[in-house]
This record gives sequence, structure tokens and C-alpha cells, in this order.
Amino acid sequence: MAPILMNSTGNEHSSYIQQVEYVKNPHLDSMEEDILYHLNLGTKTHDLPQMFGDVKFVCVGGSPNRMRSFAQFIHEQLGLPGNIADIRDICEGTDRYSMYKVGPVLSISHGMGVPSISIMLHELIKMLYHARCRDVIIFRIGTSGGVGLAAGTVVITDKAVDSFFRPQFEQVVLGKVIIRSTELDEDVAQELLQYSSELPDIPTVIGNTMCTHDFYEGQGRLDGALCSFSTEEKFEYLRKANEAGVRNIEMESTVFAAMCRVCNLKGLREIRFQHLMMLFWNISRDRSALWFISSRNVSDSSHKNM
Ligand code: R2B
Repeated sequence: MAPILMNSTGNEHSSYIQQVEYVKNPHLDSMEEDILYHLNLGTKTHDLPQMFGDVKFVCVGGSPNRMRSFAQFIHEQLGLPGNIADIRDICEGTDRYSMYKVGPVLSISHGMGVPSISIMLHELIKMLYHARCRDVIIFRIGTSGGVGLAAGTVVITDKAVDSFFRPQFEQVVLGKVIIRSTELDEDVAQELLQYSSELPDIPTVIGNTMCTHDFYEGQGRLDGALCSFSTEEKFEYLRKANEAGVRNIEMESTVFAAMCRVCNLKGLREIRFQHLMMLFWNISRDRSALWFISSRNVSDSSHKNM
């Protein structure tokens, strides 16, 4: 069941009662207009409930092209009317992000790294709030480097961890560090693992996903413009990561998990589209936990990750 929450200010906004309160910002209600700058949308310029009120699944991923392909794929899978070539980028007025809507599914790009996905998530979560959406599940569809896994292995993430293998996301706010949890529900991860048994060709494991703030040195790569460590030190770090339960590395999971958790969104990360479709229908039975799946088509311990 979706939680029934009051407006976070304590003021009753009757139209918002009995609805998941995705935003956690008491200032929002006193604002005359909310401009979602990087999505090129706003509460005065767009009818957000009419445009997005029926959204149930949000899929986010790094690349605009991939998210367009994903929207086209979902359009076909759902057997929606119309031509896939006509699916338009709702954010075409900006080149920051791309957004496509097909039926109840929204497909949005977020760029690379924590700051980029974080800006998009702030504006997306506000958009869902203004559109009065309910029971929304978010997926992150992305790439990541596997740690000690065969190429093609899907990782179902039970925890997003930082570069010290801690299940937390640190955000500096007004000069102070705020720590938010990225812990996820183990039972849910186990259940998702069961679904994966219906796809025998896709090896799937449960593990931690490590989020770094750099693609090169931050992920122990030897091929950046700078490298301050030896090959042995690289493998020592990856060995420790593996011992700490890390099965893959990427660059957005901690803030994604933290923001979904704080904002009452069920978050999930997945890469295989056909797998995703199956999960859609399996998980659309209501849940109260946070979901987060990580998966990847890579890799060996050199964790190539493009
Ligand atoms: C995976 O791939 C990108 C870097 O190549 C980054 O966004 C990530 O998390």
C-alpha cells in the first residue's frame, strides 16, 4: 500500500492529501512557480498533472540515445498505437537531459556522475509531485564495471556503497556533511534473484554496487591521463572491494539510492531490457520497500566500462 502522507509543511493542501509525498522541502509550497530548469518544464508553463499524472515507471540512464531506444522498445513491447519515430523528446528545449513518455513509462537520461544525476532527480521528483503521481517505481538502466564477474552477469544490488565500501552518500549542505543511507531491502533483492531464474541465459548475482566520483583513478583504472598507483595496488584495492561484497562499479548509485529512499520512491537498477520488462510486471504488485538493481554486461577485473 502506498503510504498516506500529509503535506510536509503540515499545511493541508487538499488536492495533495492521500498521495505519496515525494518531495521533502517545506519551501516548495510557498513558491508561486516551480521552474524545472534543466528539464525545460515548469508549473506555470506546463500542465504537469495532465502530461505526467499516469506515470508508474520511470527509467533513468546515462545516455540520451539509449533512453530514446529504450522508450521505443517499451512502446513496441506495450503494443502502443502510433509510430516509434514519432516519440518526441519532451525536454527538447534543453540539451541537458532527454525525456520520453510511452504509456505509463517515462524514460529519462541523466548524464554521467553523481552531480548530473542528482540535478535530474531533484527536478524529476518535483515533477512527479506536481503531476500528483502515485506508486511510482524508478529504475536506473546503466552500465557498470563488474568486479570478479564473468561478462554479461547481472548484479542485483542490495547496497550501493561509496569508495570506502560504506553504504552511505555524503552531501555537503551549507558547509556541513549530511550522510544519507543507501541501504536496501535484502528480501527484495532475493525475490528479484528468483525472477532472474526465469531467464537462464542471463547469469545473475546479488552484491554491492560501488559508486565512485571518477571513471579513471577513482575506479582503479590504469588508463587515465593520471595514475598515482601501481598495477599491484589496483588489484589489492579491487580484491578488498570484492571482499567487502562489491560486485560492480559505476558512478551514480549512491545518490540514486539515497534520494529514492528519502523521497519514498522505489528505486531499481537494471540493464537488460527484456529482463526489465519481466520485472515491470512482476514488481507492479505493490511494494513498500526500496528497490535497487544493478546489472552489467561486463567484465573482467580490468572492469572495462563504456
Ligand atoms: C557507467 O558508465 C558511465 C561512465 O562510462 C557512468 O555514468 C557510469 O556510471
